[in-house]
Amino acid sequence: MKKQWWHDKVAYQIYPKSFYDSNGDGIGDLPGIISKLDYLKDLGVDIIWLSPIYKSPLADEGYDIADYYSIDPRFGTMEDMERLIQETKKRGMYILMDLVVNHCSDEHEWFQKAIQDPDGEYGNFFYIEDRKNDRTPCNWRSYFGGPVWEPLPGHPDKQYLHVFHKKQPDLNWENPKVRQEVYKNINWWLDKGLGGFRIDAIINIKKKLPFCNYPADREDGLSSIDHMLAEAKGVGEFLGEMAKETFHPHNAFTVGEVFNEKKEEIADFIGEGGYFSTMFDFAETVYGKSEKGWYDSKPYLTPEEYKSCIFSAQEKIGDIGMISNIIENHDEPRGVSHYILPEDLCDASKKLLAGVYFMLRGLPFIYQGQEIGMENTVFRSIQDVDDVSTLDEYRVALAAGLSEEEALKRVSVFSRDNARTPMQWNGSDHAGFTNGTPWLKENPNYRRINVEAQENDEGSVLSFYKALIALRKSEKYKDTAVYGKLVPFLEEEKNLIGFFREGERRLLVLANFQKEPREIAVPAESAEILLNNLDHVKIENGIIGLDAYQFIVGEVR
Ligand code: TEU
Ligand code: CA
Repeated sequence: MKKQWWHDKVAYQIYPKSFYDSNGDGIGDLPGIISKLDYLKDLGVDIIWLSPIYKSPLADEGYDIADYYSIDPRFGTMEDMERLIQETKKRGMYILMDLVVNHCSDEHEWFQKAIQDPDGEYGNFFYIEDRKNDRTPCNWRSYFGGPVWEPLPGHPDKQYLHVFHKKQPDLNWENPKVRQEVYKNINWWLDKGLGGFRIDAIINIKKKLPFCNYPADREDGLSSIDHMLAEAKGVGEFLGEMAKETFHPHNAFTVGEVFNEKKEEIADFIGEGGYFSTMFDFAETVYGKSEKGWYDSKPYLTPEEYKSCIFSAQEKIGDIGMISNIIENHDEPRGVSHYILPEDLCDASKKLLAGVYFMLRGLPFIYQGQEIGMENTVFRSIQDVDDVSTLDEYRVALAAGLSEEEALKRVSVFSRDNARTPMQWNGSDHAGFTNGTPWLKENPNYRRINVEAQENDEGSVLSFYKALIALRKSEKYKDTAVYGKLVPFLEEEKNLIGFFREGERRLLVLANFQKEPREIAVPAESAEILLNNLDHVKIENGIIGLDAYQFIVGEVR
């Protein structure tokens, strides 16, 4: 694989609204991020992905953009943004913005002009269809529930498409004027010094046309978008054009949020000269999800299920390109609350999970708070919930006959709000996130789990993340950690996640993903322990003893 500047880097996702509030209005902001750059540098972060901070009504927390050329005043000013870019450059770090171009906000001027004249130039920036007797062109279900068609304001005889929230009208990518406007904005931001973009929901930009129905998969008579996406052809034309017009000339780093990629497309997506530099592995993220909704989905993965997901993703990508690995993001529950059974949640198991995903082949992304082992929060009632997706899933659960209590319990384990509670900096009020009232209640465990309580504790989760990053970046092992072939080891051993990383050197990763101890015959003449999530390890006569949730990385010869 051709080496790229970003291959040996570590990335970190900031959800600006919840990261650090510098002016006491309860909303995280750009000056707050700037004040924490040294914390991120000390952690070992190179690339920072900011969730959207453009002008927005925040119907979908900023993923509904009303002006692609401006910063929303809640987060700061364009000067703050330019200062952030400079300050990260000074520290040898890179900033990625979130490119959200499958849709814009209904408050964007393009949509406002389309409302004024649906048959004019801007009408064709969207999918606007005639509407008679409330009939819709297709029965697709929005990701946030309900039909994807909404009457066009002021025009009851017309309707527009929104695969997400009704305040997020889909942009019509079949229209070359839309594509040129998008490319112009990308280049404008790259010329400002961005390192690149995370590319939002991008697989949705190519619809299978003409609009048609798919078999209803729920009582509501609607059909998941996935059925249409499985048949949509030609997204590559748009992505290839975008890359050629913007990313490639700037040598920009791009990470695609791609859920429904077809296996034969992977090389086009992230192979050499591909549309994107990399894309996220979502195999374990989507595992166990039911078409019926969150209420019917698996709240936790077993170690065996997690293992099969990560190994299958590694095998699928192979040497085609460099995948990006996560355990959580702003759309998902906290990883330690999803991949570790509640009764086994402890520092050792949190570090084990960190070690496993970090030592996989690929670029590791850390989501804010993950490095201190932040966990899912507590919802006392549905009134505690902000997330539009969770509110929809709650309604789906009630419609399926669950009680309010059971519905809340079933959907809250998946709620995106779990990842959006304020970053926990210390044990003072509101976790040191704000000296005002936070826009979303902090997790009640912040006095126990926070940066200040961990930063000087060598045995903390935070210190373990620093040790993982240091190992990945060390002169001696980085080539193996970044490019080494991943070879599963004792894959059939239940609750053991073991694999070699074979490059300049040979590393063995062993994770005893269970309470019960176990013994493993060391498959080599010698083993030097490089990383251990516990303060002890037994190695005698070629046998290694692993305690409950023990994780080790060893150099084997
Ligand atoms: O997510 C795309 C997406 O498919 C997921 O949002 C998923 O469908 C959703 O989270 C269900 O809960 C991206 C962003 O990451 C997400 O935050 C936005 O809501 C969405 O696009 C629309 O921009
Ligand atoms: Ca603020």
